[in-house]
Amino acid sequence: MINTVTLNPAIDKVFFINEFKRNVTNRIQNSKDTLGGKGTHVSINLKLIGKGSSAFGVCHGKTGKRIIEMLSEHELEVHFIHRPEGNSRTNYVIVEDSGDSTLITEKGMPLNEEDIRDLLDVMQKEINSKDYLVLSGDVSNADPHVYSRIIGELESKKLRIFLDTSGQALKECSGLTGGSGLFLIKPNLDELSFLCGRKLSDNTDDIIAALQSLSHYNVNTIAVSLGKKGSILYSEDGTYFAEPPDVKVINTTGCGDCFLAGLLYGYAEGFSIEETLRIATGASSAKAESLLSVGFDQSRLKTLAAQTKLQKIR
Ligand code: TA6
Repeated sequence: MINTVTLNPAIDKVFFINEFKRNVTNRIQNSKDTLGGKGTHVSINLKLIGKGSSAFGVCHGKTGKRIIEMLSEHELEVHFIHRPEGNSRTNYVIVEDSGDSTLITEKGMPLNEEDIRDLLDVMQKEINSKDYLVLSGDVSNADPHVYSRIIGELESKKLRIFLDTSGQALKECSGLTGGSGLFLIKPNLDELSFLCGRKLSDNTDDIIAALQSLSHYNVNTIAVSLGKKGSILYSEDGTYFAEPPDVKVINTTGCGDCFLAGLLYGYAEGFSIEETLRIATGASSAKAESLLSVGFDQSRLKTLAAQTKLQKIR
């Protein structure tokens, strides 16, 4: 079973604007509310690719109730803890005709010790050993060590952990020495630069040298997302470059969550790395073609996966 965790879930308010300009009035053409927060997105996209999952998290107030309702529409096992006080955050996605999209996020409700303890108790009960666990998204509303704490408390379950976060949390979890380490991290170029301690360019040789310098970390696979240029997957079994097909980009917000969902699908199904990367890249390309920050046209997945160009670098 695949389990996702979203500690700072949201409703995404997606605004469609011809062209966003600073210091003037921007008239919205259209707007739509959708579910936000990275773990929830992984669960929904995974379902569209073809696999169910359990979604864990903590949410608050009326917005939190709405988050649970929206999640429940997708045939997922929803194990969110709901607190009546406050409100979960609203994030704002500005989508322009050019396909550029800008994300503005709220801080979200702070999580206290009781919230984390209750969440961990549910996770201990519901998650089986050898399951997949996806820790994804912002944790600035919680103890900065919360991800490494979750990993530590569930260590005896020998989970395959996929981590998609940034900053100190990414560094700390990648450096954990107990257990079998992380199965996969998915940094973008800025996050990889932070891990390596130097500013990286998107030159493939530079990125590979940077990845080789991270061998002291306890991480099995590193999938570096390079936006529309594609991705590099680095593991003991080889290093691959995946170049996405040309698509008409409508909204790039959420492509990373879709890519991660595709990777999870491929690994959970026991596919080859090549096939896994094709599905992940096809799904994120299909997402870029769609209006909202989560979900995509399922009928595009096969075509775009087949059109993905793969190169084994080493
Ligand atoms: O990746 C897109 C997205 O999931 C948006 O829906 C938005 O709510 C945001 O990411 C949340 O990211 P964060 O890093 O703040 O948890």
